[in-house]
Amino acid sequence: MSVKTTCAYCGVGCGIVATRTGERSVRIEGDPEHPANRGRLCSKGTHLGETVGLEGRLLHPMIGNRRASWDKALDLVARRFRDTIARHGPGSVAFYVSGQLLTEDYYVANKLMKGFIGTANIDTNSRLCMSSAVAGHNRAFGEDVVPASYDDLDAADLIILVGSNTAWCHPIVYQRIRARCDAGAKLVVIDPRRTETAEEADLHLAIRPGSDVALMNGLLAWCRDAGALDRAFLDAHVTVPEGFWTLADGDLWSTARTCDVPAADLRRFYELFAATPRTVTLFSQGVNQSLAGTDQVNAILNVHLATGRIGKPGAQPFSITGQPNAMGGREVGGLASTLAAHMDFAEGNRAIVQRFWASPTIAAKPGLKAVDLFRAVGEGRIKALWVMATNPAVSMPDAGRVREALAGCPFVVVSDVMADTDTGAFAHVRLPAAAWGEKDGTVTNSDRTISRQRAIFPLPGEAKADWWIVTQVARRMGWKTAFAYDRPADIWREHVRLSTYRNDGTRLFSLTGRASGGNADYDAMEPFRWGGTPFADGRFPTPDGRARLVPVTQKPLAAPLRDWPLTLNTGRYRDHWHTMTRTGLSPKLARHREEPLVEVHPDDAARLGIANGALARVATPQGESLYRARVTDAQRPGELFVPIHWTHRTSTGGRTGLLPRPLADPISGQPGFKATPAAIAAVATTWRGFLILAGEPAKRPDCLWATRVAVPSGSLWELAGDGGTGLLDTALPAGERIEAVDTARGTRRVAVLAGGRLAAALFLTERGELPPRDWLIDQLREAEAAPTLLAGRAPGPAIDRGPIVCTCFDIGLRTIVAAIREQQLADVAAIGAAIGAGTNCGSCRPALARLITGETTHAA
Ligand SMILES: Nc1nc2c(c(=O)[nH]1)N[C@H]1C(S)=C(S)[C@@H](COP(=O)(O)OP(=O)(O)OC[C@H]3O[C@@H](n4cnc5c(=O)[nH]c(N)nc54)[C@H](O)[C@@H]3O)O[C@H]1N2
Ligand SMILES: Nc1nc2c(c(=O)[nH]1)N[C@H]1C(S)=C(S)[C@@H](COP(=O)(O)OP(=O)(O)OC[C@H]3O[C@@H](n4cnc5c(=O)[nH]c(N)nc54)[C@H](O)[C@@H]3O)O[C@H]1N2
Ligand code: SF4
Ligand SMILES: [Mo]
Repeated sequence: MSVKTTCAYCGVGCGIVATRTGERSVRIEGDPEHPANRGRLCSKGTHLGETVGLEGRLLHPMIGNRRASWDKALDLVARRFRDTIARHGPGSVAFYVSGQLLTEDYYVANKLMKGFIGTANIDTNSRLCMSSAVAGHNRAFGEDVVPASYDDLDAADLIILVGSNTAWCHPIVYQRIRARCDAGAKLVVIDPRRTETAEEADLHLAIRPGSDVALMNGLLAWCRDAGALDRAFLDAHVTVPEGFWTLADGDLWSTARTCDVPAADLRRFYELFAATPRTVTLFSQGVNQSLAGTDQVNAILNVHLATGRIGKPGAQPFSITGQPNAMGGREVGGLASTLAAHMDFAEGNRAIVQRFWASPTIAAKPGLKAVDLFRAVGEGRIKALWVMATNPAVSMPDAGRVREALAGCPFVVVSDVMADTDTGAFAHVRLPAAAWGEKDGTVTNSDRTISRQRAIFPLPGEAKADWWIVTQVARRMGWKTAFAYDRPADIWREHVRLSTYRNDGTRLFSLTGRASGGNADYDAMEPFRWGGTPFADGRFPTPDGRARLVPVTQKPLAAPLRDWPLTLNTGRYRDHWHTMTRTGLSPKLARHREEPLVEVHPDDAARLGIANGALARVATPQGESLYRARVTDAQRPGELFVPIHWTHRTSTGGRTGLLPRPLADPISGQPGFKATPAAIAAVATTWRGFLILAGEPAKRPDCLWATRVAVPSGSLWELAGDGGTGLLDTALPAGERIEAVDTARGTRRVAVLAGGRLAAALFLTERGELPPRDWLIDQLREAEAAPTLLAGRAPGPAIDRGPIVCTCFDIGLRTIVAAIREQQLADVAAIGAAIGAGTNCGSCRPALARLITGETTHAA
């Protein structure tokens, strides 16, 4: 039987039709009827089926390292929170939650903290993600409302992507954008890096990091001078503060200098915008994750308001969300700076919410925002902390300090689906949560569409839904009736009623008409978008009904520091999700990028002696981490880019969270992850190698560089070091060993067999070559290992497909390049027809396009 549900990953919120095919297996297809994706899925969604096994799951409550009953664990959590509050006051406890909770989970966590414990010390990883957009919307519109919908993309003539690597991070939105561009719309990408998204744009402005305000203010000035402002809209619907227009006084050339882009390109962008009423500007972390993130958001909103490009088909500012339920979290009010249901802490709102909840108390003021919250944990002011569905030991800035804070906190509870996470290692109590495929509830995507996530599997082991866990603790803390829910639908109906309670239209967030249904209606709920087309009538949810232009000025861009001369940028890879607790289970997704890379411009690499493919150490005042260097002119000189995905569990390097400063935008509290002063140095190694294992090693291989990805039936570790390799043998399983040593090349190859099957292969070399990994990986699944194991390849000629580009069909770079060359393939469609690459999810189509350009240039 098929179940309609929603993808576990990004804020695009694609609908999925899932058909269970076995106890823990499922066939995944795009839901042709879901408005977000109309049947399409990207590489991550397509391979969700690879992540639903029970490997690595936390299946029982744990107190310390001991299995405990639910009763014991819940009693302990309730008692420790109650005691801490009794002794030190409500401000001494905190929750740190996540945009990966469902709305119902989020609602009860928020209600418990703000309405019953009575403090607003509940913050969420959305602080690291969307809070600048929230603050910008509040300043401009009076409420955190995203006016756009995906349909606007189909109506736009110009699409601008600011600080968004859409092709990798919101692939299905990107496919929609491409389709529109194929029909004639223009695409402009504003990103310091030449991403795959930027490569396909009509215009790419590789601006200096943090110069977005200058760029947008320059655009505003251009529009004013070109007569492209919408004076009628401004007069009727927008408050313009005195002196506002003096912001926009810079000329084109000085803006081009500030942003460090050619003036001709800048002019092209400005002319295009001024001439194109139907323009959608999408923005994400390149804008939000900045110490001036809120100003950057308002700089974009200002341009759209001043030119009347808002609330109209194809004309919108569009903040796209990262996590599957970042928006649902904002709707319930799960940030420390909001109260509930799009209400803040104003007296009247507090009274409304308290009466609605019939609660004994209500938080009086905003609580601690994530960075301050973990600082308070570190300083001993927070004495009991409950982390749900997020991995702050990895993802917070200055994560080294966050780890110390967690280690020193008297009581840490972690609710997670996985047994072994970096954050879980610090927990006194670990609670097993239901994972995607087992959970039941709702999520809201980037364009306000609310969809159901539905269970495909029964709850495994003793896992429980997050809403259940929270309500059980609340009841044990003494609030039985207020948390007497039996099912997500009960919570949903309450959430709906709060959205309409005492809401005479002043709050746009309203789910009116959705509360009356029974449980069967909830089960059958179809995706719907709340709020219709906000602002279409020019009315905004401010007291006077007018939007506000917010004067923002470009902050001076700091000159490079002597010891930290480079700017470190951080972000995402196409096929990995955050701290990889789930994508790390998928062999197919693992192969797109197997190691954490630091991308460096060729000039910097030459100056600092960093070779392509060698190891390099990236350091900041907060900490240091290792990466493999990729020398590429897609980076601007002076800037580095590293991924956020690798953790202590999965690598000795690539631990990016250790590097950013614990500094945040003063308005939103969002950390500036995209620009940290840094230095880089080459790291010498004397040997390199790899380890392929059935399953996982007993412990992480002990050497300078060890980084893991999943492969079918096991794991692959890439290794490098500069001393002895003896310690590596401790990572090998028991079994029959065969070994070959070539002293001339300093090569050692060991295979371990168990019952005739390959259990492990360790290949190390000082000066020699290493064979491609694919054949050995395949050997893990053979009942009888091949006799040529130590050669690392099948008898006969070697095949090396190269790095996997098309994850759906497992097609490597070399295969694609060979096909382009031999069959003279001229476009992405031709590659698809010839070898199938790019014909399923389409996530690799930008990469294929680049290979074609590369090959054509090569040939010419
Ligand atoms: N594959 C994949 N997809 C994901 C996720 C994932 O982990 N993996 N995570 C999801 C989540 S939670 C989020 S929040 C989104 C994030 O989605 P994105 O925001 O698209 O992703 P990032 O890679 O964090 O950053 C986007 C771009 O901002 C650019 N940038 C850096 N500094 C500046 C600047 O000063 N100005 C401008 N204009 N640009 C700058 C970076 O170079 C980078 O290319 O992705 C979601 N989708
Ligand atoms: N340097 C740098 N740091 C960043 C960013 C950056 O661009 N640069 N981006 C930031 C952004 S935008 C984000 S969103 C964060 C993401 O960072 P995190 O939220 O820390 O990353 P995840 O790996 O998604 O963590 C989710 C955790 O919840 C668990 N989990 C999954 N589903 C459930 C569930 O249903 N219930 C429970 N209880 N647990 C579940 C997973 O196993 C995992 O351990 O990282 C932020 N950190
Ligand atoms: S774009 Fe990909 S990751 Fe995002 S919701 Fe759709 S299928 Fe899932
Ligand atoms: Mo995010």
